[in-house]
Amino acid sequence: MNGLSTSITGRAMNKGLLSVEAINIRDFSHDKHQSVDDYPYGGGAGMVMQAAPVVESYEYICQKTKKKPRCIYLSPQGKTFHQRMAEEFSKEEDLVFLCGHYEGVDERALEMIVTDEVSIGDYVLTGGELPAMVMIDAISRLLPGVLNNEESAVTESFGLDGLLEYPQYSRPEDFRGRKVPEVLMSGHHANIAKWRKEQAIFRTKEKRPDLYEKYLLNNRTKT
Ligand code: 4GY
Repeated sequence: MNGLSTSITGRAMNKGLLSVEAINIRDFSHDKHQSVDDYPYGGGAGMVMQAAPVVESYEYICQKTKKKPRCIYLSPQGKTFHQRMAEEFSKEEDLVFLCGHYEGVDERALEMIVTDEVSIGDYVLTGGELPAMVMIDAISRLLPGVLNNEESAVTESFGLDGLLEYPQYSRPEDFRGRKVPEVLMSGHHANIAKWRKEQAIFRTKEKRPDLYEKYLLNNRTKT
């Protein structure tokens, strides 16, 4: 997949840590015009992706891999994608992403092959390809060897406690009169860790009160 061939995911693919293949559902069309859509029974606007090409595409993948990989359908009706889900999917050897178009996919095909329905957020796109790439990106960076030390040394947002990341600073020490917080220049590692944790909590409270509430609940029940 072209959009994933650059940067970190591209490097992972070159290293053989990750491979992404696109299957064209049109190759499984049942007619001369390679069409895979038809009018909805009961009427209404738009077209529906037919069951046969979709199911046969998945069956082709099963034959080729000699497995029945989890099949993720990208749709606004799915469970909203989050970091825990990425962690769970990263344990799978193979994943299939079913990318719908038009008004959607014939319900029978979904019943037959879809194991997980996932949304990347409450908005409607033209197809499932971009959401699939978003998921693949988030999952890939969790695979061993994909990130190097500089990239993974960060204790990222959601990496610890479900808190947002603390603020980051790099050179210069003074940028147009704005100074780097003094504690970061002190070399006092315990104080730095304490400051960062405080900042993470403060920011989460300010920017994501929903996450902050979860954090509070978690830390009440734990102790
Ligand atoms: N949002 N999260 C999304 C989407 C496009 C019509 C079904 C989303 O995951 N997918 O908007 N997908 C639609 C287009 C068929 C998928």
